[in-house]
Amino acid sequence: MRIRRFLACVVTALVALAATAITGRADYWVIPLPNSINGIKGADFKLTDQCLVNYPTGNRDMERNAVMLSQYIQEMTGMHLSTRPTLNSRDKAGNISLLIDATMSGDEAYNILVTAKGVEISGRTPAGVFYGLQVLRKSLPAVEAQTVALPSAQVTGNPRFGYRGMHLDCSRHFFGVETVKRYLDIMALHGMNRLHWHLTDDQGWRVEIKKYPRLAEVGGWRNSTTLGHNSPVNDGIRHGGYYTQEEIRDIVRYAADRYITIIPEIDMPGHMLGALAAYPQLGCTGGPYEVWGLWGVTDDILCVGKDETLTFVKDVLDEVIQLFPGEYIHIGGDESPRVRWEQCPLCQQRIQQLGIRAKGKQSAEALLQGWFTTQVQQYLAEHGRRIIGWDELLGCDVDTTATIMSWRGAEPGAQGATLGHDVIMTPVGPLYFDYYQTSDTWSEPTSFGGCNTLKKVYDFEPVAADLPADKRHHILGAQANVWTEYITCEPQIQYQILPRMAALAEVQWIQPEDKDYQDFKARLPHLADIYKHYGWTYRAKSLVDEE
Ligand code: TNX
Repeated sequence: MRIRRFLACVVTALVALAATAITGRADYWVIPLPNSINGIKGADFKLTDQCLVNYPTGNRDMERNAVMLSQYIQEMTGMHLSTRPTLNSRDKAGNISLLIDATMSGDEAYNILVTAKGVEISGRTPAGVFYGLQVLRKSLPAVEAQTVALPSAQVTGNPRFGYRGMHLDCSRHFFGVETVKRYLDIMALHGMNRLHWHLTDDQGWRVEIKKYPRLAEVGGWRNSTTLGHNSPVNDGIRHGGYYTQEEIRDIVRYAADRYITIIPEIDMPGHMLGALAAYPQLGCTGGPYEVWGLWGVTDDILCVGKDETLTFVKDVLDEVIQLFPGEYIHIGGDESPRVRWEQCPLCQQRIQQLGIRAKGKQSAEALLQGWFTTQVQQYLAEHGRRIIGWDELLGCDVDTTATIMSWRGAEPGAQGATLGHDVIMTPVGPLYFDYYQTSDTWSEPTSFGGCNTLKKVYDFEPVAADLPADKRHHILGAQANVWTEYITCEPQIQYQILPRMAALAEVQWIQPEDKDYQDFKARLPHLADIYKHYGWTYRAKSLVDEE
């Protein structure tokens, strides 16, 4: 009898422990910081696996949002919540409800209302709701829990910039579909909405083009890669790969489900050795060319004196626009030496025929690049698309419908905006995430160089102080670039971007006057716990560095 009573006590104690011990508390001070977090008097909402995630019946986007929130909660805490289509507001009691609220302003704004009775996550659009659920997800403890207490509060956010980008170079090193999808997951966690996907370059062509199969089959592979910064030693290892059109469609869909638009970059007329190795007749000398195993800038670029080159470019873009439904196609335009064009009879003939003459600092060849870019721009415009190009385009007389990516510092961006171009800010300092994140580089993975610390990223201001008020709207947003000359595997990509992406997210989302680096640093450890929880590699030292 005594033993039975003792056992009953033990069981009761264990049950009580299980019910109370595995609890957590949400904290809405996440990254990027919401615009407002206002506590509401009242009891906490108790999140358990008995709660449902409601969404409006018949709304496919909201259904996907609901399923994703349920997945996120499960990933974070282990609790599995069911989703339920409903239009009945009484169903809100005790549950999380995702709602469309047409009265809200801001297409990507969110509004989270937590009371003891339930949680409502609203947006004017499903994208806004998605950002709200990212906030809720990040506010949860990243540990196994059976109950999470959500303090009663209203939490709102609305991003400062519409273009919140990350770039990924999959040419210098090829990364498989799963890596790209995880990159998109990481972007979603940080509230970012544009992936600039660098798909072609001298070191490899990575997109299947049905009309030109050799682009991927030949242009997608190099025989060997230099070790370090163009040392005379090669690794002797064949490297390459490409995405089939089916894989690209799958990735584009995966991104769209996370409200991320992919902007493909087909870099032209320079950075084209991958294509030239496959189709040497497209170059001025006719080759032979090899997919490059060195880094830097090569003199061999597309020959724009040949009509065949324009046909090729249009054919490739025909397939590219079928794959990528977004408005923008990035056509590169950077680092195009013109020495071949200077010596090429066909390019010179083109210059003559078009009546191009050097103008001040602009050589005839620079203006020939402008003519070529305009051809491409007009072709894409006929198909309802717009171009983005690197800031070199400002020296080529392209019209202002071209959006400029300011990479050689912030000045070209200001110059482009003043001329009337839309601009995306992605200056080498501090937004090249292939650069070192500390000046103490000896224990860092080999990188391109430079030093873009977490603090420098955090302090970046995309809109130049002296940009006239009527030009400011041209700054669409900011993006960090991840060139992969020295980045060979996924953990290294993650190491370069985390936690710098957290700092960038705050640049993209919140107003400059609301930024506070010390406060950001205090909020960072929880985000880092989430990185750890997902098994992502990040630079832990940046959480404590004083730089
Ligand atoms: C410059 S950014 C490049 C890339 C390199 C990068 C290395 C730009 C338009 N061109 O081709 O990979 O520097 O940081």
